[in-house]
Amino acid sequence: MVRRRRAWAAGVVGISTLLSLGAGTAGGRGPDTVGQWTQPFEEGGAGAPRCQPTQDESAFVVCKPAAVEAAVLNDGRVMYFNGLESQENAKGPSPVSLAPSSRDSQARVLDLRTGTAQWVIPNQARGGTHTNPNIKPGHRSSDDPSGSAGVPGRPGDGFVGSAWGSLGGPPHDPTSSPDDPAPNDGDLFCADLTTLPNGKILLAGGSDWYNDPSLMDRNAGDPADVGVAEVEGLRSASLFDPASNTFQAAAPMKYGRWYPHLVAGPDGNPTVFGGVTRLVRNSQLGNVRRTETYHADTNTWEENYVGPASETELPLVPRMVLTPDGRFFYTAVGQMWNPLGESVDEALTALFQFFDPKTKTWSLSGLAPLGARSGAFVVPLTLEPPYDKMTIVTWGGTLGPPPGSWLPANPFTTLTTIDANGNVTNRNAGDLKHARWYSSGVLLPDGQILAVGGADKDDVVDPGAALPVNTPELYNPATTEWTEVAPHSRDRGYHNSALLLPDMRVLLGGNAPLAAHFGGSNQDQGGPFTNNDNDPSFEIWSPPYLFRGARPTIVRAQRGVNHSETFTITTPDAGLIESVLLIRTPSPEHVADSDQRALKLEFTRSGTHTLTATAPPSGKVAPPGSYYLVVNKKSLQGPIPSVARMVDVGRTDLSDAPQPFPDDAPAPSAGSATPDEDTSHAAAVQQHARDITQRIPVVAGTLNRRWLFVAR
Ligand SMILES: [Cu+2]
Repeated sequence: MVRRRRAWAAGVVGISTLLSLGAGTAGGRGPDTVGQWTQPFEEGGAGAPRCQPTQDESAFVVCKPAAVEAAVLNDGRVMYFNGLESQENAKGPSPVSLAPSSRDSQARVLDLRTGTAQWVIPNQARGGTHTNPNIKPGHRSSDDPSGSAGVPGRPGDGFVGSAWGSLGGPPHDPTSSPDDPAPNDGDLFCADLTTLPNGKILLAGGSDWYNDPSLMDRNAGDPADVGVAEVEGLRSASLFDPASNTFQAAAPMKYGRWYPHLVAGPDGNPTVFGGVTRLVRNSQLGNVRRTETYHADTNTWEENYVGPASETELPLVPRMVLTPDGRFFYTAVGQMWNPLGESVDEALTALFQFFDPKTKTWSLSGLAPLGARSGAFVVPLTLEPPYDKMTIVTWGGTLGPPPGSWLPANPFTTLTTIDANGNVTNRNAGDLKHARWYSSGVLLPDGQILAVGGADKDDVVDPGAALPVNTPELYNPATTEWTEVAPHSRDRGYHNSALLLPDMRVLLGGNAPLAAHFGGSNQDQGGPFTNNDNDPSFEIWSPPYLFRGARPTIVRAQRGVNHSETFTITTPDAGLIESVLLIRTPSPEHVADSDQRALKLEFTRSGTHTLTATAPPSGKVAPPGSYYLVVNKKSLQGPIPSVARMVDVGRTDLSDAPQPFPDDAPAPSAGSATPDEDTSHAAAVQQHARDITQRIPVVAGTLNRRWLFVAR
C-alpha cells in the first residue's frame, strides 16, 4: 500500500519539479515572478542512507536530523537541531513508547558560504549539558505521587500554583522528574533560541521525556516499555558559541518551560514567555504564568515579578513582538493545545496583551479580531522612519482556543497596527490562496512576506491526517493580497522551518511529524497525506528579485553601528540605491520568530560611491544584536537586494563588516537528498530484524502494529 502510494506521489513530485525547475516556470510564469527552488539536498547526500543502525547498546537506528529549529549565526552559517529525535525506534503506540524511545536531539551547523553545502557536527552533537536540573537522583516516578500529580505547585508554575500561593498555601515542587536511565533528559526539542548581542545563541527550555508511571522501561533493561508518556519542560538554558561550535550550560531558569518563547528586549537581553512545566498531566490547569529575563553579562535570569499583575495565561509558543513603545505585545497567537491541560482562564489567550518590561506588569488590550489563533504565523512589516508605528501581519492557523483549535486551517490574514502610544487598530487583508496551519513566514528585503509550508489542518490532533500545502505565497503590502509562487518539492508540515539567508535567498527545511495516529514509530500514511517521516533535507528558494538583473554590492560598511549613529556605506551603485535596510538575523522555532524584523534606514547619497545612513534611534525598534545590512537597487520590475554584510546594532565598531556570501553568486547547492519515501519504515523493519536476532521481546511493537491495523 505504501509502495503504491509512493509511485503515485513520485509522479506528482516529478511534474511539479519539472514545472518549477526544469522549465523554469510555474503556471506559465517565470522565475522573475514565482522564484525558483533548488533540488532538495541533505547531509551526506542521497548516497548516505537517511537512517542507520548504531552499534552501541541501544541498538537504535540514528537518522539524519531535520531542521526543526534553526538560527543564522553571525558568521553566516546556520545552526539547527532536530525534534522528536529517535521516534523511529518507538516500539509501540506513542502514549507508551514515545518517551522511552526519544533521545536528545542532534544538532548541526550548515555552511552554505562556498556555494557547496557543508555540515559541521558541534562538539556536543546532542546539545551538550542541557540536562534537566529538576531531576532528583535515585527518584522514581512513583516515589512522590503528589509531586507527580503536580499539585499544588509553586506560584507562577501555573494557575493552580498561583491560586494556592495567593491563599497562603505552602509551595510544593510542581514536578517530580524521575531519575530515568534514558539519555533524553536534556532534549533541545521545544526549547526556543535567539541571538544575543555577543553573537552567541541562547537556548531556553526543552524536553525531558519519561513515562509516568513507568512500570517497565527498555532503557533500564526491561523487556518492554510499559507506562504512560510525559514530557516535562526543562529549566535548562544553554549558549551556542559559533566561534568554537560548542554548547555550554547557562544558568537555568526558575521555571521549567516546554514550548516557551524568547524575545529580545530593548537592551538586547531576551525575555522568556510562557511554556508549560508538564505537558500531558498538567494539573496546574495552565501554563507558566511568569516571565524571566536573561542577563547575558552576568549569566543570570531575573524573575519579572512585582505582584499578581506580573502573571498571565499565554498559550504554548506565544507569539510576542517587541513594539515601538518598548513593550512586548502578545498577538493572540500560539500553539493552542495542551493535552489534558487546557487552562481554566484560556479565554485570556484570545485577548491582545502587553507586557511592560519597565513595570513588569501585563495589561489587556481588547479582543483580537478573530480571537485566539493556533499555529498561525506572525511577522511585522518592514519598519520605516520615524519608526513610530508597527503593523503586524497574521495569517492562517486554526481558530479558537482548545478545542476550537482542532478545526481545519483558515486562509484569513489580519493586519494589526500598534502606534507609539500603544493604541491598537485592526483591519483585514486578502485571504491566503491556500488555507494553511503551521506555515513558516519570511520577511523579504523588498518588503514582501513569504508564507511557506504547512498543512490544511492541525495534524497534532491526528498525526498523518493532514494534506500538505506545498505552494508558497507572497504577501504584497501595497496590494494587501497574496499570490502563489513556485512550489517546493518536499512536504514541509509539522516542524518545518524557513529563514532568510545572508544572500537574501530563503532556506526551507524540517518536517518532523508525530507518528501517524500516535502509532509509535513513523509510518507513512500513503495517499495524498503529508509525509510522515522526518525529513533532513533542505531546499533553497531564489525570490523573484534575484531575476531582475545584476545585484548591487556593498564594498564596505562598518562592523558595528550604535543607535542613531550616522555611518557610511561604500557601494559602486550609490546612484541607483533606493533603500537601505537592517534585517535582524533569523532564529525560527515552531513557526514563530518573534525577533524577525526589518528596518528601512534614512540615507543620503554622499558621493558617487558612498551613502550615508542613520541607524535606528533605539533598542525599542532595533534591539541590540546581529543584523543583515542590505541595499536595494532600483529596477523597473522592483528592488534588487545586495548580499548582506553582517552588522552589530547597538555598539560602534569601525572595522570592516564581514560578508559571508559572495556577491551575485548562484544559489548554493549540495547535490542530493535521499528519496522521499518511507525510509524510516524501512529502518523500523531493519530494527525489527535486529531485535529478533537479539531475541529481544517485541511485545509492544506487535501491539503497535495491531493497533495501527485496527486504526486503519
Ligand atoms: Cu513541536
